[in-house]
Amino acid sequence: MQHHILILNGPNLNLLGTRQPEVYGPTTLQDIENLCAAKADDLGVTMTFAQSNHEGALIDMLHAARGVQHGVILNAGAYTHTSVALMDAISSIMLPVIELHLSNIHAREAFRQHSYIAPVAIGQICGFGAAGYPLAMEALVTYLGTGD
Ligand code: CA2
Repeated sequence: MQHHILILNGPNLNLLGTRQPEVYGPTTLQDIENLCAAKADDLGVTMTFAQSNHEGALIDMLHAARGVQHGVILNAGAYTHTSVALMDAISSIMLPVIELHLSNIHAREAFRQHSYIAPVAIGQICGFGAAGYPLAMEALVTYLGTGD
């Protein structure tokens, strides 16, 4: 069975590579999408890659993933640390979600060290920059198994 994966990116991640490269690296979100597309080919999965700056739009995309996607990789950006609504959306869709961050949120400001996503995610990858995206894809595909 071919797996379908949603890779969802939250607020300000559209600015990647254009500002604060010392924190988030020089890679743009388009570069990351290209990296993920190549990894999807390697893994034999299909991928939908999306970004929104709007909490409700992210929630709508999570709801729409139900029955269409087999799993989700979510970099919720700053909503990670604030959004009970995103947490509830993840709980409601009954899909495996991997929480992803470019930076090591545990080594940053105290407010970034709490995640509303973590308790409802199957796991978390953070601190590896753009390389975390293909790592998360591998982890999700391993979690989903062959389905045979
Ligand atoms: O490390 C991550 O991936 C984060 O999810 C990135 C979020 C941050 O609020 C989270 O705590 C950790 C911020 C993304 C902002 O990206 C920018 C890119 C360029 C310039 C400014 C911000």
